Amino acid sequence: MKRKSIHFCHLTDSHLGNRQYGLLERFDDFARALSYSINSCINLRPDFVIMTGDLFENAKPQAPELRQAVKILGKLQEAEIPLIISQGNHDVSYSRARRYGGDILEFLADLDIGIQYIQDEIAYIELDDEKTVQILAVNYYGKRTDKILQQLIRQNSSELEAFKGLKLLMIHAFVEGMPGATDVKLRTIKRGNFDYIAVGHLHERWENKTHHIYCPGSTEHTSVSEWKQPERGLYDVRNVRIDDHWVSEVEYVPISTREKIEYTHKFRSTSVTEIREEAEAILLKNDKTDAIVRFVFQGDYKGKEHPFINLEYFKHIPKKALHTIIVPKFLEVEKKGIAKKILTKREAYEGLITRNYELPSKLTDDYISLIEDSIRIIEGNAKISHQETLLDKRYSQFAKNLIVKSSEEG
Ligand SMILES: [Mn+2]
Repeated sequence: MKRKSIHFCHLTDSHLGNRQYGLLERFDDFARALSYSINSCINLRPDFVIMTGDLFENAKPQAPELRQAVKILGKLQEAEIPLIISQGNHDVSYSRARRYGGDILEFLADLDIGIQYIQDEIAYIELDDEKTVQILAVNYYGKRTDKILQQLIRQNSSELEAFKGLKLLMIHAFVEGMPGATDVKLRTIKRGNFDYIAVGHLHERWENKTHHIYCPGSTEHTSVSEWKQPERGLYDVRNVRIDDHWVSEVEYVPISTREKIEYTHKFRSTSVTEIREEAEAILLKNDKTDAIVRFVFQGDYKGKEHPFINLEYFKHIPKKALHTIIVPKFLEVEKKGIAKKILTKREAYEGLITRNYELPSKLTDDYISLIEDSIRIIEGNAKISHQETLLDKRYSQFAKNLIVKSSEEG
């Protein structure tokens, strides 16, 4: 082995194509996070880069995110840095791939843009015309991962043992000791004598330095449960050969992502009107430009008045934030069976119709259908060819029923 030092970068779970909250801006954010990560890698000039699954949000990515992937990952090829990828649960539908001959990651590997996809096998990276790095990558198997990894280590034991270069394992699974369920046991991982175990799947940064296990976490926050770790990033791994073994120096490299803020507010007010006013003031006060802001409203509502709180209305009070999330935990009355914690859209329409417009209750269903169809058409989600005609029909039917049912109610 000529090489005395090997340098690589490890990132994971970029979830390209995630249209979080239905926002184009969030779709762009996921691409930006991957782009920043890849730029960081290029600046660090590693020998290669590894990515441990969930490159895409979906196993059937659409053209926009495929183009993002090719454009962003292609920058590594321009910089002559090989990229090694393995499978995640999001980007591969295993049975479909088996049946039809190829998943989306294989397709990327076919494109000849410097991407190598390793599946349940050992592959090598050649540096200075020599097989310098050995990588075992395991597909996504969830709870079965432990058993499959045991089998792979057993079947390839002679090849694994004979190799004297740097030995890596790439998995997309929950490792024993991580928060939540365990897919792979430490005992199983230790059997392979790997110098670095690259993990994906958990979206937070997690390390077990004793056993060389590293998970950098997702490059963007895919859910609010990940906000407790605001920092996102990747690992810069420098390995030095001392006598007959490798010593890895692992450094976390942060990347910047959109700001996420959570506020918890406890109401002092007891009437619905006061609660509304207090909520509006809090929402306006904590509005933050371009951020995603989550408001948790707490307190006990003990009034007798129906606590009709329109969440859709409150969500639109902050104007500077990209997106506002409201979590109402203040309606204690729920337990008393008076009201639900959160109104569904349908319940909100119903409240609007019966309370604000005092329409005959028999017409509620008709009116809700009209509202829903109108919204679908306005948003362009209606899968019908003559949308206006349909709305016309709906409206005239509604008008007809209004006359009939109003006279019935007399
Ligand atoms: Mn993931």
